Amino acid sequence: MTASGPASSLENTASGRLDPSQPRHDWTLDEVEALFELPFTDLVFRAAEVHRRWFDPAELQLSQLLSVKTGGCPENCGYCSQSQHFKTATQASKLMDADDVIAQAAQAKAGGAQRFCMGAAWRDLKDRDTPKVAAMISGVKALGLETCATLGMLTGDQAKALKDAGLDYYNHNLDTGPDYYDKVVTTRTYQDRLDTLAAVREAGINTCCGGIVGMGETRRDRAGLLHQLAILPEHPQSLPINDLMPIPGTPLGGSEPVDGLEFVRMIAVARLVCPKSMVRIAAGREHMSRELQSLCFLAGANSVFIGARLLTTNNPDQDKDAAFLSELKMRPLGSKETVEA
Ligand code: SAM
Ligand code: DTB
Ligand code: SF4
Repeated sequence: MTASGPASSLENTASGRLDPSQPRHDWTLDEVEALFELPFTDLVFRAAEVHRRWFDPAELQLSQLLSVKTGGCPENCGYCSQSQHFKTATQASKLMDADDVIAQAAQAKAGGAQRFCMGAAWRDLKDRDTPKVAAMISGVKALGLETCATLGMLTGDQAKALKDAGLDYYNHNLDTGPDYYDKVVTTRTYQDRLDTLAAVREAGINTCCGGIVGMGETRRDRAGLLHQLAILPEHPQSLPINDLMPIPGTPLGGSEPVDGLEFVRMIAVARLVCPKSMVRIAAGREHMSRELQSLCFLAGANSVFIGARLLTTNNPDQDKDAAFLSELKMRPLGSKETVEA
């Protein structure tokens, strides 16, 4: 490539500053979009370099999900099987008992999970449900697992109560860029999401915040999501990138799948703009090849969901998945041993 080629012209812009000693919070949307436009090999190489600066690239953080309250949700998120606005195959059920949740968490731990994430199909947490949720969190924490919950919007007081119960992470996704948001959901605003994230941060809980690709958004919308995450006062400690699981009956059930290489670009740009975050290949691994997932790991992904189920959809078969991660010689975060096949 000549000195005036695309990569070197990027070098002359602020987005050339990819490897600062501290993560940046002053990204512009144009800079983030320019990263997507890099030659693929250059983008992946830069992301891999930054990944190695902050992490051991053979380590993977292993999370497992449980839907503790399924379906009947009043929100109208166009991707979701659990919204009461759409007729889907998902059966609604009541909030699980804390003991049953804790028993499932123990099984997840025995299967290798390090973090256990409890998901509820709520618009917001109701104070009447908080004691039961707090009991789940403290019981899961007592097993020696990291705890995560995703329960919809929270007030500051509720966030503090969850922190007191032992909550390590709260998942609350921005889902897409701000300009595309109202094409996906209209029952809440982008600002509502940012407000809950602020309450979570202020309570001293780690944030888990990312989004979905494959909802008909443009590359600029994808850059818009990552830009929003990059300019938060603290980058999310966990950054999940979901590949849409198309749900029959939802407005987005017939969406065109996003090209695998574009998914890798999304992972790589996430790694570059939030260098210290755990970047997760969240939903969608079930329909990704081993090769595509391996490219994602090379591009900076260092977290996955394990276990046969996500919330209402499938994840890769756990035995085959463990054999795959073992073949790559990936190690659970903080462990010296390869993932057990
Ligand atoms: N009700 C809470 C909320 O919306 O924050 C928590 C549960 S919600 C199911 C958690 C996240 O899962 C959503 O924000 C969305 O990013 C992701 N998600 C839901 N359905 C999905 C789908 N069909 N494909 C990919 N990701 C999905
Ligand atoms: C996240 O970003 N992805 C997870 C978790 N956070 C809660 C949820 C994925 C859900 C996929 C669709 C389903 O299983 O219903
Ligand atoms: Fe409800 Fe969450 Fe599904 Fe939206 S994503 S419909 S808030 S469960």
